Amino acid sequence: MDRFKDKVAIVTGAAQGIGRAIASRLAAEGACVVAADLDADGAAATASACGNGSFAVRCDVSDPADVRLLHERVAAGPGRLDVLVNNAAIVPWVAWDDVDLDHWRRIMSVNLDGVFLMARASSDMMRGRGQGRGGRIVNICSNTVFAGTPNMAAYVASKGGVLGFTRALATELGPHGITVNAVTPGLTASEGVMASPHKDAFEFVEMLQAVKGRGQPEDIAPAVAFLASDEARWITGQTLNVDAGMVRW
Ligand code: NAD
Ligand code: 4PL
Repeated sequence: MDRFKDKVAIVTGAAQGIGRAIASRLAAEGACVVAADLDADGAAATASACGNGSFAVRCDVSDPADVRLLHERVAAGPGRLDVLVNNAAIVPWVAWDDVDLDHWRRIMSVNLDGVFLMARASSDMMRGRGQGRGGRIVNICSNTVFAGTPNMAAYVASKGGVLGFTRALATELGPHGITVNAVTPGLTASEGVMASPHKDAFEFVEMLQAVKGRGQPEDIAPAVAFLASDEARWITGQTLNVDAGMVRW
């Protein structure tokens, strides 16, 4: 398939895990990927594997100045923006007794403020000078918003915010031909998860899944690519759960 030929896609958190798999999938279908991440080396490795003129930008999505610079790079380089995938997030494992306001604010600033800052700048660019071609925004949420998964209270709250924001932003941007949808992965074997206590939850999660096995980043990317494609133009404000049927809603 060639669904992203001549298209430009920003993927945040593209240095590893689900973000890297999404970047690879969009690039395999022709996209020029802007791999944005705090991890500059990881983002550079993703971009060079992508080809199609893809490039990396070191960016903290919670920092308004970084987000502005990222969009200036896109404007000065490819000069157009078709797709934004808001994937960057902190995936914590923190017992409830250790959740304090500092932790709460840190999670919110990356997982929710970051999605806002990116959506603000990218939607402005999608509507800007010489654009008006519409666009696609896909927000990576989590099935923890349905399951209320333990040891992640601030994270679950931040992702609940992403789900609600997805619905509101779909309303705001629909008149401009920009769709906004969310994907809610279940537990997935990313580098981040495999380096944390979440890795010990696979057996329990698999018991709840309709389809058995261990979720991989490559299992999430096709749903994102579909929602980012031209043919998904009639789908907006929706949440697509991609978790082997762990939760049904
Ligand atoms: P990961 O920890 O393996 O990778 C996250 C990437 O985001 C890293 O490259 C990191 O450097 C980057 N990042 C973190 N903070 C950033 C910031 N402030 N600015 C820019 N980049 C930043 O994570 P993952 O497991 O691949 O998760 C990716 C997305 O999928 C996240 O939104 C996460 O909430 C969601 N998700 C993951 C799972 C899972 O089980 N892995 C399940 C559901 C949802
Ligand atoms: C089911 O989003 O969806 C653990 C860690 N378990 O980050 C997640 C499940 C985790 C999840 C998630």
